Amino acid sequence: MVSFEVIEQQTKPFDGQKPGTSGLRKKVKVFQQEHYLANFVQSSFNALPADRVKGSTIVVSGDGRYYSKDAIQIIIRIAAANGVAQVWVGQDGLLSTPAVSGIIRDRVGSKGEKAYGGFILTASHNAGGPDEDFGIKYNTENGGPALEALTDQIYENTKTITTYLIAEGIPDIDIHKIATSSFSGPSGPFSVEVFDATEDYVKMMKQIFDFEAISRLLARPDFTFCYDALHGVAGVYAKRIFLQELGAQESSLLNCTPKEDFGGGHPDPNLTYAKQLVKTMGLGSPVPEEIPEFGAAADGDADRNMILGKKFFVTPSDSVAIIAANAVGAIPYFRNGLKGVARSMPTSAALDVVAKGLGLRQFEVPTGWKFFGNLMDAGMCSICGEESFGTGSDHIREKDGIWAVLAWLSILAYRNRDVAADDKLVTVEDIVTLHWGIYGRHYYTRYDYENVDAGAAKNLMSHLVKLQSNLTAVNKIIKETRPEVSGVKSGDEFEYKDPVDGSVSSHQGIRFLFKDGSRLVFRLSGTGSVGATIRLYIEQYQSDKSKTGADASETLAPLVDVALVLSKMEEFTGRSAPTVIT
Ligand code: VG1
Ligand code: CO
Repeated sequence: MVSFEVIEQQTKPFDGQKPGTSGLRKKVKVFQQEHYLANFVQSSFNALPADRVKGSTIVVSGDGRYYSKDAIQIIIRIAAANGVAQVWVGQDGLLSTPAVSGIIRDRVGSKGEKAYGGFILTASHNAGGPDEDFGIKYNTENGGPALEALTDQIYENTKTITTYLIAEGIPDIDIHKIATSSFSGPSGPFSVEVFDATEDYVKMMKQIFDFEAISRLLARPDFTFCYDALHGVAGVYAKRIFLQELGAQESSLLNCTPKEDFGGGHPDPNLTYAKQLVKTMGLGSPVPEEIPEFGAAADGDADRNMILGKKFFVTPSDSVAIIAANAVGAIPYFRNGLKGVARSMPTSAALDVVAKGLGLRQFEVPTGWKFFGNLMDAGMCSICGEESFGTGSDHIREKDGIWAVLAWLSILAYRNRDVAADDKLVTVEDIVTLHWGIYGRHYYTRYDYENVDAGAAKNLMSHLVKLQSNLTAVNKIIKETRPEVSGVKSGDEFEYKDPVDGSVSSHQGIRFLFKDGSRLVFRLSGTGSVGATIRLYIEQYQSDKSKTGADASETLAPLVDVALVLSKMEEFTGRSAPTVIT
């Protein structure tokens, strides 16, 4: 057996290794600096209890973006040197974010061991390649992203780090081959197990959903399907699940081969970046002659999803509400009812209306999946979602892109279970329209101003906070801008007190709440790698069932005007239009 030694490597702190909404994300070039990644990984180990790290099993993998392969080898050596007994790596270093969460929670090793945590190597929906983004985040024993107390400690450690431990004598592991490599180090044996990336995840999905019912739907001649992985890691799972398990046609899959640079695009499943799918589904031009009944896409690490019907876009806020409303009948995992539902603050209140209708507990948390974890661990929440194309449930502690697609396919299968082959199929659009008919519609849009000057963004936010102390002035501006818009009844900076552990998260976005239930929310993104991104969320509720079929951008235009005037968007940022509208 190959043996290794532990070296104590001298290093100096790097500025700005503060994990954001979902881990540390920087340009690849930044991560490639000598010691940069090692500092962060050692700082993470230093933030964990040493007695738990010793002898533990740690998962390391990600969405396969550029620099992942190098990063995996570095992390393996640092883990070994810190006394970790075993590292689990998905084949080719690929594991989707939801798969890692499931593996940490459920996978049992050959000696009965379970994982203590994992490093997920992804910058999610950010572009990849030598000049683009890399990212890393640590997930804890419950399978969820590290909570703020831990990420704050990691950050503190990065500011004072002087040395890190690294194993010398461990050769590069062949992560393409499914095999276990064993070594012996000063504190005992160490091994790296490379395993099939999909097996555990597929097993989990089969326990949650009725695969036979979904296969029957996919086999219907009047049902057609299309899935776009945008060259992210979802492709690996899509091939296995949609083709092998559910019998979809190979031609249904777009961009399902993972690439280090995502084929040069943004692996972000929205109407702007998922261009090919959007066109295929008849939402672009020219409109194709034949359009699939159902389309979906994922982001780089496969935790996000976009759901489309024929020429029809389902907003993520509606999607989670509709899944919650249909879950008990359509998805076996929820057969015994839902424990509660939750959404992030900027997500529309469509889910609240469902919760009220079904008599369910409902929670509003800050942006970022980590906030759902405590609720789920405490058995208070079954289904949750974010407006940013994130949907999921308590089967794991991350959002889950493939799960969301299977949830929609389950709902479609359920609604069509008694529809004969020659009768009209119940479509995605039918399901959404019927939902609005029962619960009303939350017209919703999000404007992103990407890569704005960081100082300008900060000034805009402080301007808005100041404005909130004078609602009379706010309402005067509204009257002058768009008299048809209702007045503001309150404004605040969102603060969340976790009902489980009592921890408080402040400054989670600026809200203007209108008398008619409309909302404007402003926040700064915590996932970008350069400059600042301002997000503006716009929502208006229409309870009149006869008025739910209007065009969203027309309906929201007056509120948008008000938002731009109140925030002095152009004055502060020099931008007359957003980079992305969803
Ligand atoms: C964005 C989204 C947020 C999501 C986060 C991570 O954060 O708004 O809802 O949880 O990305 O998603 P921000 O701080 O940029 O608004 V992913 O798919 O990057 O792990
Ligand atoms: Co993601």
